[in-house]
Amino acid sequence: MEVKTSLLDNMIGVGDMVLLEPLSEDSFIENLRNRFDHNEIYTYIGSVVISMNPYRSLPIFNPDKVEEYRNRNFYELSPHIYALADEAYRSLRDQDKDQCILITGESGAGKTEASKLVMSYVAAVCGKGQEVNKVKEQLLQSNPVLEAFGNAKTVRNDNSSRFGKYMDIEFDFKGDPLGGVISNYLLEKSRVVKQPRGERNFHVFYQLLSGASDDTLKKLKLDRDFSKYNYLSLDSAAVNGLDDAANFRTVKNAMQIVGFMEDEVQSVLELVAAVLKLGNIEFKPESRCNGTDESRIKDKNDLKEMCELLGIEQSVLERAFSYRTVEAKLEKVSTTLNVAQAYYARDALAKNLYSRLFSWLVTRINESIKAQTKARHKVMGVLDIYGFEIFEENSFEQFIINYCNEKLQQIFIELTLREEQEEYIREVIEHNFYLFFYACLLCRVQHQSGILAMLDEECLRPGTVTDETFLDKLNTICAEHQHFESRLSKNSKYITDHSLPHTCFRIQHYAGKVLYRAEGFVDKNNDLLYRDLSQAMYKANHSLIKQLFPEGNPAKVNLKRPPTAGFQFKASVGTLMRNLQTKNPNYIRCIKPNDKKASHIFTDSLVCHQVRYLGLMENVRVRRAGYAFRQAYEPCLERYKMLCKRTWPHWRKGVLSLEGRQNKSLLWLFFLEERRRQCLQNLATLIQKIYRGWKCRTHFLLLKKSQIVVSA
Ligand code: AOV
Ligand code: MG
Repeated sequence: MEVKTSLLDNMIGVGDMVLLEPLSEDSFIENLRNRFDHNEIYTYIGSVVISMNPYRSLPIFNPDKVEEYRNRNFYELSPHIYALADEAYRSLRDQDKDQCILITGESGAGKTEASKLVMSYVAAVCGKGQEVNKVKEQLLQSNPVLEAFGNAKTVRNDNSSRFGKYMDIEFDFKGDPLGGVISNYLLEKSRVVKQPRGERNFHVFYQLLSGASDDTLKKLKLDRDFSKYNYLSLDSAAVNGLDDAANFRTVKNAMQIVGFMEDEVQSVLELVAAVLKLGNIEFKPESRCNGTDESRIKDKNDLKEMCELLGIEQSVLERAFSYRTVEAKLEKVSTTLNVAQAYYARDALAKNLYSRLFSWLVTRINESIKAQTKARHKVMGVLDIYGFEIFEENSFEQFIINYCNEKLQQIFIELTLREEQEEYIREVIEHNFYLFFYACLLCRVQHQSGILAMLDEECLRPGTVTDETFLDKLNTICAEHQHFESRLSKNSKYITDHSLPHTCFRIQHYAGKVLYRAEGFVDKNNDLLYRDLSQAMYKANHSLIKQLFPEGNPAKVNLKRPPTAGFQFKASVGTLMRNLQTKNPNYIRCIKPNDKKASHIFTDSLVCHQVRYLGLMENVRVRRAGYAFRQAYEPCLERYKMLCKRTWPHWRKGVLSLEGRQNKSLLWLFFLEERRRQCLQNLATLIQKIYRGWKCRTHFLLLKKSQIVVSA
């Protein structure tokens, strides 16, 4: 029988790196470049998809392409993200395996776009009907809403995700979507009050000011002019190619589709407006007779308007910006705030307001998109997090983002490389593997979570805790380790470098060295909001804001410290990793071709760096050394038993034996699948003949039993 694979024929370069000859880093990069130059942005390493960011729209994502890839074998057509999506979807539907799509790569490499392509593909090929279409629409429209509130322009990416997102899409046994659940990971809330040079605040602020009607802005007491707001940076308000006004309409429409009520949308916009107003509240010092300075609000107009928007009594909030109450057991002590403390309180409130609003949005979306049935369902998880980042100045946020990326890289190594090796050992198959670097990677991740633990210890320690004391602690512990390790081996993981700036520490990440400035670590990890402020928010006559600050309820005073930001993040990433490990992983490794956000430019050194740290060469070598396709015995027997007289139609315990030799070539896989397809087709024709007139019921039973969609 003739089986086709386009990986070898009619192809620019080589479609699967496993088939690349000779294999070297140079030939690998050259192959990527050659394909990129010919608009072939996807290349495989076995079942892993490498995706190059084209930085322009290519005519390869449309309904015709979807049809082309639908129900086709992975290697049959030229590499495409649709092939991976199709494979994952069919494996979920037909083999009952929960899937996860893991998309990795540095900031701007194309992860978010890839996740949307996967989702839209799956939406296009799964089920039809009014109910199902509504579910699909809601799942897809959750994207623009979350992007408006959680993405921003950075120097690396004009639409950079500033939060991590994991979405489980749930399907019934037929493969029709039932709903979904979104989890979000630590929004970079510091951006609300301050943005690095050349970057913007979250999109929604600009969208609202540019796109809302005059009437809406009037109701929200806002001015269209960005420059009127302290929290919006001036030098980078307009972004090429971003139409804020049009996007505002898209987002409002999306909120409606997802199921937000009109008054909910209004409440959300009021909160966004309140954050802008809050940023304009300024303070001045007023001397007191005891020689100290107390803070006073300069001009109360913004405070007044903010309070009107949120239904807060002005005097309550004004007091919360002037005094701080510390409660300990039975005592309450009030101290006045100086100007710096007042600004700190203001910014802390803005960050909390915004990030809690964001979490509320996720919860609200989840309410709308959750599956309406409790029946057992299959799950496809799509993970799109913020990519690895190195900026000129790196702080707590980059540390958190990069920590998360290390974890994902670790999962990749574990699941693709180590698993592979162990599989061969288990199956007692000869192999000739290359040394993996997972061992050192594990150390590095432990080491980093060690830094978070150290930071937590420091934050919880009684006495004066500052970024300097945290850095001292880090130094001391690293020096101890260094001393200890130097006795064991020459290569210590800890290096003393006196040339580092005074307040910095450096980590050698898998993707590069990053210098972190310790300034702000303690504060951001503590993430404290003065209780007077949460109580003021709780008193608001505004149902949304009240919900967001439950700890402000005086009846529920809790003297226990809330968990730190780092602790919560570490715990949620841990849960995520355990969840991912229970699913069948599908990898998309995104690569950024240049640093200029430009199309048609392929910078060898930049690509090479990514190829190295993503471990792609090791990935190819392992794939080449091994068998490209594998299947556990039972499911294989189940799937192909119909092809062999000994196992079909009368079941006899036995071995599935087919003519032909065991062959590790991909063609063998196509051969089996093709035979099976023909077999099913013959079966369907036969059933049609026999049961003509029985119609739906028969068809349904057949579907359920074989889990194969046969159009009868
Ligand atoms: P990221 O998710 O990996 O970065 P994005 O998916 O946001 O990166 O991609 C960055 C930009 O590259 C997009 O806004 C598009 O302009 C362009 N782009 C990416 N993929 C494609 C594609 N397939 N076709 C056309 N243009 C594309 V970050 O969220 O910063 O880590 O945090
Ligand atoms: Mg992104």
